[in-house]
Amino acid sequence: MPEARTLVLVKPDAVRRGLVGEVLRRIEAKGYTLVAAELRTADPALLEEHYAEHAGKPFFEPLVTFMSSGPVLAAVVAGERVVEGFRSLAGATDPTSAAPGTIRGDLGRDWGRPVTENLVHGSDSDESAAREISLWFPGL
Ligand code: RTP
Ligand code: MG
Repeated sequence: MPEARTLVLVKPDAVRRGLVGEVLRRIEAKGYTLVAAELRTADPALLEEHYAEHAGKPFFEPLVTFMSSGPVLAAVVAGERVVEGFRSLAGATDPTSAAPGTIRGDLGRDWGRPVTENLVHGSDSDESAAREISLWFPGL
């Protein structure tokens, strides 16, 4: 079986705070491999596709606005069980209650803004990873 892959996004809040290196350091320290990485400001259309499962929810539009508010670092990361492993590194969605030791738990907090700014995204299944990688890195 080919090695597992996941799509990681270092979100605009983390890029603005200068945390790209810290996030990549944790991924590499865990033993995962960086396959591709690109800093770019995503079009709302790409983000609407990326977050299609959340279309219609109250946080959908603010989420797309936040995610297109500045550059993200989009990366493909590889390794055995990396989908589960990166979700574990990232921690729970709400950074206030995410466990210390995780990216969100150590580096994130609530800023009182409408969308949960939580520093990183990681695909939630192998199927989502394949779909998201083909969206962000066509041909990879
Ligand atoms: P992600 O997809 O970004 O890795 O995060 P996740 O699986 O932990 O969270 P998910 O439920 O997929 O939600 C996607 C992103 O939407 C924002 N969100 N805001 N205000 C809210 O109630 C709310 N809920 C979700 C967060 O940025 C979350 O990561
Ligand atoms: Mg999700």
